[in-house]
Order: sequence, then C-alpha cells, then structure tokens
Amino acid sequence: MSLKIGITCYPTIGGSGVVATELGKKLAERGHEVHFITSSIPFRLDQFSCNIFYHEVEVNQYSVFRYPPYDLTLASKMAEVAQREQLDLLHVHYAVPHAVCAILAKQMVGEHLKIVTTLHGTDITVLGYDPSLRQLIQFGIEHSDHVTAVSKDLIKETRELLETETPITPIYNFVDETIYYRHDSEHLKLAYGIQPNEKVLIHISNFRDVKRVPDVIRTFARVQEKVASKLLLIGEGPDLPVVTRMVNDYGLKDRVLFLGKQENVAELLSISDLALLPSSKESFGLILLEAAACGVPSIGTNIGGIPEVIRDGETGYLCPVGAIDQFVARALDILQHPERQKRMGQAAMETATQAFHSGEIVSQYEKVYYQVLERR
Ligand code: GMT
Repeated sequence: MSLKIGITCYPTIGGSGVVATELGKKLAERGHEVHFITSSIPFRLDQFSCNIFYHEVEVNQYSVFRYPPYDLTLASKMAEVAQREQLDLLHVHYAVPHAVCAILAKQMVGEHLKIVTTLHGTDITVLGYDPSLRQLIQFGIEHSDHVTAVSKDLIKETRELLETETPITPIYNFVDETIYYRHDSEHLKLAYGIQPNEKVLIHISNFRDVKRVPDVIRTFARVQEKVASKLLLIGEGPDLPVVTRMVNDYGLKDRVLFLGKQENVAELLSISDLALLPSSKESFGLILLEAAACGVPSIGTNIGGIPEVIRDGETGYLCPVGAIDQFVARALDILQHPERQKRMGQAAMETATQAFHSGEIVSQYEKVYYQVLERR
C-alpha cells in the first residue's frame, strides 16, 4: 500500500537534512507520495520526481511580533498540507521544534494523522541539557506515535537525560550508493597541487565547537612531519577563524587546503586516504559513513554513536576525545602501511554497503510507518 508522507527537516546542509531528503527520494522511488514541508527547498532535492512535492514554510514579518513565528507557521502549514493532500503521516526530523509543531498540526487536523519523529542528536545531546527546553523535548517525544533514533547510543542518552519510557527504535543513517562510491577523481589531485607521493587526510564538518577541528590540526601537524601529506578541510562554521590562525601558527599554510562548503564530497573523499572526526559529541557521524562508502578508513572518537559506525581496528580506529598522541599514532599506523590502509578501506566500503545499505534502512522506516498506521 503506498502512503502519503509529509517530511519536515532542516533543509540546509547538515546530516539530518541530507538523510531526511534522501529518505524522501527513496520513498518516492518506492511509489509513496512524499511532501516536503520545509523553510526552503532541501539542497539534495535536486532531481524531478512526480511523487515528490515541496511546500514552502513562509514566515511573514508582522510588526506585532518581536520574532517571526516560524514554529507556528510551520504547524499551520503542516495542518494545511495534511488536510489538503490527505497525508497519512508526518515524519519529522528533530523533536524540537519539528515534533512539537507536528503535534500541534495533529490537534488541528485530527487523530488519524500520525507522527513519526527521528532524533538526530543535537536535540538531545545539546538542547536536552538546556533546562528551559528539556520538558518540551520530552513532550515532543512522548506525544509522537513512534520515535526513532540514529544510533543505540542516542537512545541510551535520551533515556538517561529525559527519563522517558517511550519506546525508541534504532534506525541507522544511510547514504545514497549511487552518489557515494569510489570515484575516479585523481585529476583533482593535480588541480589542488597534491603531489602523487602525498597522502591526503580529510575532515568535513560544520566547524562547531563539538567537532573539535583544532584537534584535526594538532594531529595533522605531527603526521605531516613523518608522512608527506596534505589536509583537506571541508565546511565552514564558528571555529573557522581559530582553525585558520592555528594553521598559520603551525606553518602549515601550504599543506592545508580550505575548500569551504562543498556539495560533491564523494569526489573529494575518493582522493583521500584517511578521514578524521575527533568530535566530543556525535550521535552518528554521517561523514564517517560517506567516507566508508568511498573506501576511506576513518579515525574517530570513542563517543556517542561513532563506535557503531567505525569498527575499531577493522574499518578505522577509535580514540578518546582529545587524545592527540593516539590520533597521531593511529593515523601513522594507517598511512605508513599501504596494505593495512587498503584492507581497512575495503572493509569500510563493505560495511557501508552491507550493514548500512539504503534499501534495508528505508524498509525499516516503512515498517515503522505501517505499524503506526495499523494502530489507527
Ligand atoms: O553534527 C551537526 O552539527 C549537524 C547535525 C544535523 O542536524 O545534521 O548532525 C546530527 O545528525 C546527523 C544525522 O543523523 C548525525 O550524523 C550527526 O552525528 C549529528 N550530530 C551530532 O550529534 C553532534
């Protein structure tokens, strides 16, 4: 039975928006009607499909409001679309504000409209610690018809932090295998001035404090003393000025390439030998899966959902947060042993295409949808 599904996510660049959009595209391929209800067109919604619709949430500026009421406008748009298009369910990514808006929409439309909420991390691991939001997040979770989370660790943290008994299903993230595979993009090395003998390390993030990008620089500064290499930094965010200063202070200007925000990271990953993710908080670490799908081993921290994505010693390595010595030793262990690097890269690719296969993950979401609708 094909369904009519509304999807709300943050449409700008970010793992949760990527996963929500790719899920919508895959659901549409399976014959479901998918309605994106978002503040702008999701950046990955780049191809036409007659099963995909986009409804823009336009927030008007009224002088009576000190702040534009995005959440209320979203709830009202959700209700309008749900009623007009006769949606079966709203699948919202993030408890706050999206699940709370969906609950309001459901109250406007009627109990038949079901709500599936996916937790991606920041709503729990950052906002959940804010006492002024804690109860609202709990409300969003407890009034959803079904809640999923992108890792088992995120479920554990949600339970501990919010003291909620609500069942939460783990459903891992996935990548689109038609985009994330090892591309033949060696020409990029020439374009970026990377010598054939040089190894390439890569870090991709939004340069927020939790990503600990300075640890990437500290690690690379020592690795490049032993192995001829270059570092690709992809992304932008609050820590970019600090990182730029560090690169200058360490005298690494010629070895570090700041590439800013990039959409086609699969080609950049395909020229990389090692990905680094030294985060202090990470519910999943989608970039690790993207790297793995392109055959790149990773070193990440042993926190959050990262150990569920990197198989320590098989597809990469896990190190404690801030343990630069260990990061350096593990990086050298991979980069100075081409056979090991190749083996780990292959294992990473196999894990990405098997354990996290998009077909399997999309089926898990479909199962959840049919379950909540059966209860109608
Ligand atoms: O990591 C971010 O700052 C972005 C955030 C997002 O909203 O996309 O990422 C979260 O969701 C991703 C998709 O599920 C996960 O891969 C990231 O690990 C998670 N970020 C954190 O937990 C800090």
